[in-house]
Amino acid sequence: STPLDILYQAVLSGDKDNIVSYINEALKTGLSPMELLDKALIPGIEEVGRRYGAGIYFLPQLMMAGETMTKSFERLRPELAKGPAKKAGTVVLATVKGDIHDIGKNIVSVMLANHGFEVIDLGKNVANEEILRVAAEQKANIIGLSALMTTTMVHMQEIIKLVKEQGLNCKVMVGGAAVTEHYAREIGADGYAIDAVEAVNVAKKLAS
Ligand code: B1M
Repeated sequence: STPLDILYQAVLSGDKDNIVSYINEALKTGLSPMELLDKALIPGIEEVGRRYGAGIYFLPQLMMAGETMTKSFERLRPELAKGPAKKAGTVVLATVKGDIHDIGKNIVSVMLANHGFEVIDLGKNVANEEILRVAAEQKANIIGLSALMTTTMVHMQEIIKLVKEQGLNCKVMVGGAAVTEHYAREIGADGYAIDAVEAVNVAKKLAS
């Protein structure tokens, strides 16, 4: 099997002990870090989600796969981070309150930083007030919000409302598996992106 197949399978089986050496092998063949993410690791974790949703996988498998993804990303992060050329703007980024899914948010974070944005990454499970406070303090151009669950994405709407109420001069961009373009429009977000590459394009538009 190909290096990409091996990585895909390793995510499915939650092989967190071997994933880093598989990644090292894959990188040696000349595959780029982004290719590993887009063609093996992300499809793998999406399949895990599908199996979990279908009752084929249970919580322990979901957790093992999540840890395997996090380890992969930690290994790839320095390869992805190349150092910004110029300041494209400041983004305050967070996974919303009640939501601890941060794999996708971390990918978005490194991609934005890679394209010249100063990213203030507040992490996961971040309270609305904290996001607003930091955005105001840092005079952020953009608040970037990630949500993976239908139960947590509601905080995005609350934050957009608070931005307006407080008169913050700041655009709000949203994403994460639970969020659709339609939902983003409905809650009055300034931007939506389906993946990390698109997130960079949208952020550039919003900051200009
Ligand atoms: Co959970 N989980 N999980 N989980 N998990 C989902 C989200 C779920 C869809 C699985 C399912 O049922 N099929 C489901 C939510 C159902 C729903 O609400 N619709 C779910 C559930 C139910 C849960 C728990 C409640 C399970 C439980 O405990 N019973 C629990 C919740 C904990 C909590 O948050 N309070 C839970 C826990 C976990 C783990 C901790 C085990 C682990 C997360 C580990 C971690 O993140 N450190 C985990 C995982 C891994 C998943 C799935 C399988 C994969 C998520 C992921 O990392 N995807 C997920 C299934 C799925 O999403 N289909 C699932 C890969 C990642 C690269 O994609 O994050 O979408 P994503 O990011 C993309 C884009 O969306 C976009 O760019 C990224 C790169 O392309 N993007 C943005 C993301 N943020 C953006 C922001 C932007 C722009 C673009 O602008 C600012």
